Formats: sequence, C-alpha cells, structure tokens
Amino acid sequence: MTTLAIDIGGTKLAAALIDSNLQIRERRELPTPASKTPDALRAALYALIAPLQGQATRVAIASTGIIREGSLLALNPYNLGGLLHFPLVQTLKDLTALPTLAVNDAQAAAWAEYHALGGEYRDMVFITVSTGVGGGVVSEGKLLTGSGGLAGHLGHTLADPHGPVCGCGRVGCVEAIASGRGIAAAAEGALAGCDAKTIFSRAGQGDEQASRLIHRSARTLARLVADVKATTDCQIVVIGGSVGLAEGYLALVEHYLAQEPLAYHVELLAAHYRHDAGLLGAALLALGD
Ligand code: ADP
Ligand code: BMX
Ligand code: ZN
Repeated sequence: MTTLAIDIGGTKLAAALIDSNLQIRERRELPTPASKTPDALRAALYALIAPLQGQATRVAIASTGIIREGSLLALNPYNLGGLLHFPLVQTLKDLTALPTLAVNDAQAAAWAEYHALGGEYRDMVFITVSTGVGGGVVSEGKLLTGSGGLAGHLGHTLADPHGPVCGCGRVGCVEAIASGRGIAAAAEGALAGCDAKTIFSRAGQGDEQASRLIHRSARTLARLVADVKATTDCQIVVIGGSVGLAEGYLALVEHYLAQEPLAYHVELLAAHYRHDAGLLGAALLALGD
C-alpha cells in the first residue's frame, strides 16, 4: 500500500509517496497559488501530483481550512488568496481515480505527532505557526475534529480585543498577531512588505523592529499555550510550522510561558516530523491508525 499524501498550506503545497511503514519515498513542493478561483488550485495540485500518482494506491490530504464532508471551507480566506470553498476530495478523486480522504492540516499533524510520542501521553495539543496559526487536539488518545471540522482552530481564539482584524472576521485573533502573515502585516518602515522569513533573518542580523515583531508573536503564542493548558489539561504541546520551527522561536515561547502562573505551565516540544507532520498524519489516518 502506497499513499499519495498531500499537504495544502497557505504558502506551500507538498506531496509525497508514503509506504505502509510510514517511510517517505518521494517528496515534491510547489507554491500555493493565491487565487479566488478553484481552477488555479486544481491546476497546481495536478502539476504537483502528476509525477507521483501512478505509484499510489490511495490519496490522503492534510489541508488548511475547515474540512467538512470532503470540502475545504476557508475560515480565513485571505490565507488562500480569497478562496472560500474547494471540493478537495472530489477533485483528487477525479484526478487520480483513487480512494481519497481529507482532514485539516493541523489535525493531521497532531495525529502524527501524537504517534511520535509513542503512547507516553494521552492528552496532547499540536500548534502550527505558519501562514496562519492552526491547532489539533488529541484528548484521551482521540483526535478531535468536531461535528463540523472546526475543533482545534486555536488560531481564532482571542489574543487582544484591541488587536488587528483577522481574516476570519473576528478582531484580535491569535492568528492575526502571531502567524507568519500577522508578523509581516505589522512590519513598518524598512521592513514593510517583507515576509516572516525575511523578518526572522533580519532579527538574526540585529534589527530591533524585526526582533520586536518576533517577540510579539512568541508572547501571543505563549498566552495561547496557557489557555490551551487551562482548557485541555494536556501533558505536552508540540509546535510546528515554519515560524514555529524557526531557530530560537520555541525558546522564546518557553520564556514567555514561564511568566504565566505555574498552573498553566506545560512541556513544549518541536515537531518530531518537522515539516512533514501533516503529510504523515494524513497517511496514518488513511491507514486507519
Ligand atoms: P504553510 O503555511 O503553507 O504550511 P509554512 O509552514 O512554511 O507553510 O509557513 C509559511 C510561513 O512561514 C510564511 O509566513 C513564511 O514567511 C514563514 N517562513 C518560511 N520559512 C521560514 C523560516 N526559515 N523562518 C521563519 N519563517 C519562515
Ligand atoms: C487558518 C485556517 C486553519 C489552518 C491554519 C493553519 C484557513 C484557510 N485556514 O487558521 O484551518 O489549520 O490557518 O494553516 O482558514 P497553514 O496554511 O498556516 O498551515
Ligand atoms: Zn480569526
């Protein structure tokens, strides 16, 4: 059994062939098209999977957005160039004629990271700090998806009632401040127009504004972690995404979490599967594990 796993993020698309002992054989990446129309995403997905699909027996998708009845419904459409709705499972079935499942990207990554912990913890939460801020909750060994797919959308909890408007329509969501897009949106002057990756490298060169923006993100994320501890009493929080995995970021979140009262402290860990957690989680769900 070989799974064609696909990870659809706000910035990049990834696909890989994964065998039944969870080994990645081939992996490809393309940028996510920023377009309101589903056609652009369909074309990009086709270009991504065409060299791989012939070797696969099924498709497993981890995607940004609420995944409901096989379709992607954007909670924050700005992360996808304004795209509101995309028939994920139907599109991939049409392209490959293979059995296909789809799940939210952070929920999928949570499942992979839960497995990587080897049964040591029954309650864990995964948070991705990437284009947006996503989350997946495993409670008593069970992945929570919710009745409509919304469970774990931790990036859309309140960080600051006077904060920026989030693409989901709320004011002051964690995502609007802490995510890659949130970091970039707050940049001014010499950093205006830079993406989060550039802002991290400027911070490394000693730029004070860049460093302030990263601290603001990490402080906001630490408060989210404290809220998550209070809500779930999880034993561990695993952090992923390109911002979450950036050098020094997790240490900053730990620094700010240490300033919260002891009851809200929880062990933090960088994602074991790094940038492949979503791909591997979707493959695991397809295996029924
Ligand atoms: P996706 O959201 O598509 O899953 P990523 O996890 O790569 O993709 O997150 C994309 C965000 O991470 C963008 O805001 C980008 O600027 C930022 N980013 C990418 N690489 C790095 C890096 N090395 N350090 C810090 N931020 C990064
Ligand atoms: C947004 C939301 C979540 C997603 C999270 C991380 C959309 C399109 N996405 O909060 O479903 O899990 O971003 O997504 O509404 P990523 O693209 O940053 O990986
Ligand atoms: Zn929001």
